[in-house]
Amino acid sequence: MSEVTAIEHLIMSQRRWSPHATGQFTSLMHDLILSAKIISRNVNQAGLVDILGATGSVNVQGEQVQKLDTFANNTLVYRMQTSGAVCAVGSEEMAEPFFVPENEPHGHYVIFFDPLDGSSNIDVGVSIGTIFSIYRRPDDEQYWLLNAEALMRPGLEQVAAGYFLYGSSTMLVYSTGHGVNGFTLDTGIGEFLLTHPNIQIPRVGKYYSTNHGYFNYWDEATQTAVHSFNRPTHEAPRSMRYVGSLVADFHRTLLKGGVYLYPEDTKHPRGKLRLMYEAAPMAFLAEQAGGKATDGRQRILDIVPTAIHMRTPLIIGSADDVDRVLDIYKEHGKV
Ligand code: P6P
Repeated sequence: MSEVTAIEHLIMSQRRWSPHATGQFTSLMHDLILSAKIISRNVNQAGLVDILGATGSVNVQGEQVQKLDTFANNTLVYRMQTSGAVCAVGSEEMAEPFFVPENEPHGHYVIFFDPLDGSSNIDVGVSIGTIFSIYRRPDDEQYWLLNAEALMRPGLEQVAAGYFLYGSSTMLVYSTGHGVNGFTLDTGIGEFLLTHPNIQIPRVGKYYSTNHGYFNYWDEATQTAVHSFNRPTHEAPRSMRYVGSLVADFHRTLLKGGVYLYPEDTKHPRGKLRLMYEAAPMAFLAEQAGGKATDGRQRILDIVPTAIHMRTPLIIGSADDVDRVLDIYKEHGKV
């Protein structure tokens, strides 16, 4: 039987990089993984039980909240709140962060997540996912100083980031700053097994990924950049792939190479994607895998958030493909 590595083994082996590890990160990851297994089970049964469709409510983003969105958020918040490893939780589904009361078991980690990214695809069987971003509260910071302002740190300070992909299989892809590893859930034994060790994104990809429906809303620089992929003068045109779930589009880009673009446009002047729980965690992974991520003017990981739900343009993927977009932006005086 070939050597299989379960994720718990890898998490424990990574503790050697943190000699002062208290076990809190191990506990956090255990409860995060348990949350994903529960969400995955419900996503896979969504067509069979009355959990499809919208709840009729609207979230802080002004978007229809799907029943699975609510279930995923509640599952994650409960597990994180009771993990004993977390002091604050931020979510796309919550207007304000949740702070674990000081008199309840808490730890020094702060986690942000998009509990069910791509939820508009839930009812049509397209891959969706959970994106997470983990920070560590400075040890010297007193608990009572913990507020939304203190949570808004640049993506460069993440201690870990990743996503669960609920698709043809359920996958976990994450990094703690020492490379990117991918795990696939073996439902027969209920374990995430290492299937994609040390993921490296190709320097140049086969695809580009964007919503062409917004072409007339883009500025000339972005239109020229996209044309450099689908109407190039010195190479064969790229194939275009766009699922409409960031997790699915990014996962393909990470494994196959290419570039995903959600630029600003006249409908989304600051972009649509959220910095803290979509762009920053994906940028952390992209750079750990040898790729790049920018808002068109600066590195995503350098952006200091000004609001928990701050939006940003995102151009992410193979280093040479992202550089091509930046070069065209510079030629158009955009940078
Ligand atoms: P559009 C899903 O709502 C999401 O936040 C990302 O997962 C996805 O990449 C993007 O929005 C799709 O947006 O405007 O193309 O439908």
